[in-house]
Amino acid sequence: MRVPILGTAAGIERYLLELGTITEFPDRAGVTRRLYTEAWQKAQIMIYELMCAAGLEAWMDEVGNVHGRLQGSSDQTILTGSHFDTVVDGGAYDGAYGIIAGIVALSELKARQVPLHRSLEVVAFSEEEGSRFPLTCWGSRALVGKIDTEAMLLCDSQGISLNDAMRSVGLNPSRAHPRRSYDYQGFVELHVEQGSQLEERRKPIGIVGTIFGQERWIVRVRGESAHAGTTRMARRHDALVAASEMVMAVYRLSQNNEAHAIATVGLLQVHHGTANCVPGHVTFTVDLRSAHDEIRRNLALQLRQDFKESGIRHGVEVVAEKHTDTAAVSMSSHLQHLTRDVAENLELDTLFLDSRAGHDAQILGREMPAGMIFVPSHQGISHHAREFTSARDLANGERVLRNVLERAANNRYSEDGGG
Ligand code: HGY
Ligand code: MN
Ligand code: MN
Repeated sequence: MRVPILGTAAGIERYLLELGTITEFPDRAGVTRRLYTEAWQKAQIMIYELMCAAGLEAWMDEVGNVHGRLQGSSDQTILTGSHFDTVVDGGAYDGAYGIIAGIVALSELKARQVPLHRSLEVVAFSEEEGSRFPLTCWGSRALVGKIDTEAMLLCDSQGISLNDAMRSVGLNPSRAHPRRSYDYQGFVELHVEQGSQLEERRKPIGIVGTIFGQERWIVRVRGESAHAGTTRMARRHDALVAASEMVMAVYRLSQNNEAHAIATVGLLQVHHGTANCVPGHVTFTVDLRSAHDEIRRNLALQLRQDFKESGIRHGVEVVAEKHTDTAAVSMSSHLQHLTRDVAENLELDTLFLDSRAGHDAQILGREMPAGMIFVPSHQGISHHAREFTSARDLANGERVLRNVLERAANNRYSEDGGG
């Protein structure tokens, strides 16, 4: 069965916005769908049903990824897709677009009875953002067998373990290593740019060269809680003042290196904080990115030194624990050129650019040739309720994706990006 109107520009937007109504906080602007929450599960079911309605062979795997397959004459398979979790109060396009457009593309190829040598599969990854547990790209790492069982013990901010969260949505944590059922030979991810380069240069299609590497830390600062009125300055071990210096060190490092690296403190908590106490315990996060892993490592060392010095100055203990380290990855040059050829044939201008945002293609790109196609994000806004891409740009991206997939499924396929 063909999904009615799904293949039109309005259809992509309609399903995307419908998926965007599934959120943990319906009263707030934006979309929040953290891993293994009720909203996450509702979205998972909607995606599964959409794949079935599109006539794809659909299933959910052991970590909750949803797959929709269009069988070709061979089991060799080209993958497409993206993630359906979101950041807190995020937008409706980040991740979801690559899934909906992937379903539309496969549905169109099926409806037009396009002969396929290799098979095509759209995968909706269960998690990419790292918004609930201290891990990222859980779905794509699982697909390529790159998760370790220790992750099951990780807890969210409410103290709920990944293990228990999986059980709450009917998954069995002891089976969290999906088998690779098919011979996956390549991955093409379609995504909104999340920056403003395409819009500024009026280019409808972006082709990604390198995805920045990134690491994330949780930093715990322990000082001594004390009376806000009676504790003299010289006797204070103020965890928040020390942490504030560290936040500024992160900010300065970003300012001084913006051409090739960027760092952010996105979350800071003062534990048991009250107005009339000197703060004794603070935790905060660090997100550090660069296209060059060596530069990133050097900046991380510099940051650790800055943190240590702040700790000494304020007499507080500082423990910076890294929980994610994802290397920078170059996209397959074959898929980049293929995408440019396809876009040129469709008379769509292209721009080659790097991605400062992290993506599932970063994980799969180490295992197989991977490519990324971007469409414009209005004003570059992302990870925000006002994230927006026009229906026309959404449709352009799907057309490019569909043609790239068709050619990757049928052409001689040069292996230059994997390994
Ligand atoms: O954080 C990132 O870059 C991605 O959006 N998850
Ligand atoms: Mn994101
Ligand atoms: Mn994303």
